[in-house]
Amino acid sequence: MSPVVTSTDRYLTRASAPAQWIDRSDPVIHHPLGLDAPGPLSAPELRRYTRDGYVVLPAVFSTEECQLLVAEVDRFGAAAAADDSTVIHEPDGEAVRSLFALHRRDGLLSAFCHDPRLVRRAEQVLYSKSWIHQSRVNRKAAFDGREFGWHSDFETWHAEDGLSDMRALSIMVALTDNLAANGPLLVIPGSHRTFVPCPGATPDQNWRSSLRRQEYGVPDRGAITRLAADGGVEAVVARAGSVVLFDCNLLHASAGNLTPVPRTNVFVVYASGENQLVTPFAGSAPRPWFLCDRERPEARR
Ligand code: 6CS
Ligand code: FE
Repeated sequence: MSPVVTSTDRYLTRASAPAQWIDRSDPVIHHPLGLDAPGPLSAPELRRYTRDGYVVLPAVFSTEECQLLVAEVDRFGAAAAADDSTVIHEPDGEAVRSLFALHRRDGLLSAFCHDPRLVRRAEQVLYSKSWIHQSRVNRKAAFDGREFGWHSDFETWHAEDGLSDMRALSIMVALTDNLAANGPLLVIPGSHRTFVPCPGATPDQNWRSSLRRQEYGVPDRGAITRLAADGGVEAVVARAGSVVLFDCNLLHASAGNLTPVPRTNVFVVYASGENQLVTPFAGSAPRPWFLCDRERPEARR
């Protein structure tokens, strides 16, 4: 599908001059009933999601389901050809860092990305049919799994994929325990309400390096400091089988994993079918299919 050429850019980023913060102009919960939106998420869960930009739901998947999925991830990782661009290695070694396009792989992983326990919650928030913009497993290897620096996913998806609106969310599923020691997701509660423009024009084919170490689309430390002073920094410690919904614009990061046990999390990005994918707002060419899946039924023109 060729991207639509233009759309109003309400979230200008990666401009040549430093830019002021932008207040979010999209709702967090798109359903007109807001906290009373019908669906599997309760009003307290919706309230937490609206206020903080994320919500943790324990024990959504069983230990057995998680173990089967970890085995499937390891099978794909081991079978991947050396030049398979959907498999990302750590910046300083051969440990697998991420494996993308789970929803495009046959078997368990694809079915998992379309599991109603995930899709129904996503569509309750998005108030529309959804499509999977991106799916991945971040396999933070034992001893060698490296950090992910602070960022907003939406800033990248807006700049480099042309995702117009903040009408998307990530659902993270912990396939292994996320402990204080093994590099759990770090978030700044409330940061989803502010769009922080990032400095620096996007280099061509930035994605070839950004998935190993992100250098563009990185908010300045002053912004992180100010937002953390308001909202704090929370480590999302959660047992295997937990699910974390987090808004596309929530600032998040994670430290490295020095423990002897991998920390394996799946991330599925659900975007509203009403959310247009247009020409990247601050990128060069649209990113490849495994980072931004443009083959979505709702958006086909
Ligand atoms: O560029 C992206 O789409 C990816 N980058 C990060 C750091 N998080 C979201 C996403 O996987
Ligand atoms: Fe991210």
